[in-house]
Amino acid sequence: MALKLVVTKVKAREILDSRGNPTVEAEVTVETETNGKKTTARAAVPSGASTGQFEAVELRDGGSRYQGNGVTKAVKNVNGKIAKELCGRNVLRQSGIDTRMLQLDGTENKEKLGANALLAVSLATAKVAAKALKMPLYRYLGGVNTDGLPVPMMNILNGGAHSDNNIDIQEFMILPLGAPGIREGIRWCVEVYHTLKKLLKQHGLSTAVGDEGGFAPDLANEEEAIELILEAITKAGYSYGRGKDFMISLDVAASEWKLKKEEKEQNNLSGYMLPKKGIVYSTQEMIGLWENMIEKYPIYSLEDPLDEEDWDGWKEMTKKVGDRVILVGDDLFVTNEKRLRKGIHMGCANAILIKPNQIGTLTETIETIRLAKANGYLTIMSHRSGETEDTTIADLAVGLGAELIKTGAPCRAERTAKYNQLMRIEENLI
Ligand code: 2PG
Ligand code: MG
Repeated sequence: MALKLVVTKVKAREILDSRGNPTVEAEVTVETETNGKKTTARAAVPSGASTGQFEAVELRDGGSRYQGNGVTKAVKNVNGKIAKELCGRNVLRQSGIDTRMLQLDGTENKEKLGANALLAVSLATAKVAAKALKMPLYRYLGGVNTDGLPVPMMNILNGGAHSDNNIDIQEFMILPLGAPGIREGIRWCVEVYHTLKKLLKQHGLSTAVGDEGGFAPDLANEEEAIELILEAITKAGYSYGRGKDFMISLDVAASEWKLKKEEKEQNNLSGYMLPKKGIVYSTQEMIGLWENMIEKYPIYSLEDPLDEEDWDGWKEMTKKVGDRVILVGDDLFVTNEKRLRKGIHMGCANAILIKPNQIGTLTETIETIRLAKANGYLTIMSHRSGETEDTTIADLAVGLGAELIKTGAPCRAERTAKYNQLMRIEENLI
């Protein structure tokens, strides 16, 4: 007889994320059919600031409570419709549970029940199954294929929508590609992070941090940010470049740079404008800008170097530089199988950022990762700029075999919680 872990209770509540905004947390309780033993696990949903236009809908209440950001409607959907539907079902059938929730929602973008409602339950379902089976979540998800850990991409300098400084590129990350394991890699990054702090102080620059824990000083330009990071790597005693200790990655988040329709019409322009500096670029000029950057600096990857709708620009850029640099689609793909399929077909990007809350269920996240891997795209598991103490993405990265993970600076507990979990997992895998 097949084992059954039957749902007896599904309960959600409104909690706070790291920016002080409400978010959804859900608990799923199961009963082991053979002995009646009860097990409960919970999961919380993160939230973005530079959200892609094509992400699944995060249901917010509107009105004046929490300035419109309350999630009581999403919570109600979990405690009502979803709970009613899932009670009695077997959590070992993750895809069955996710499919049922998708049917219940019935919309393409999950606007009826909210992707935040769906994801909280979907992740809690996997977590409670693993817990009842007395397995770590990464092992439950990855089975015998679980063997590697992702390389961390630590975001140590913040700009864009994640900070109030004058820097337009959103994230400046360091990758300890030469490190022998994740514990060592994290240590290397932390040493560079602290060295960068000292350097900023020496230059009389701010060491206040942005939403993801990276420093957020005002600087002359983006190149100064890169130069400071490279100096910090050297001063901390490490090398950089291909085949060396470190390389760097940028998340441009260029969908935030897209000119608004009115701006385009008024100024007869097409393309992009750096929101903080006000400089205007065409797609061709943007591609040229990135080509120069790749030439000049040890850049491993560029995330969203172009807008989420600039498919032709992405195609051209991938053709031009895709053999030299990893091009990551975040807002471009929004963890959505359909959009990834289009990108594969057109030859856009060669890597995908994976954010479960962009799509709404674990099953869809797994399907997108499968498609990416089958087509040679690298997969990067990612946090959101608004996070919680939930560390599920660390387990997802290992269990689903993501080559890389993006989870902020080694600062702010919602970020370090994920790094700490990765170090625990490494201990168990050795
Ligand atoms: C990104 C993310 C996470 P946000 O753009 O990659 O770093 O930011 O969650 O604000 O979309
Ligand atoms: Mg991004």
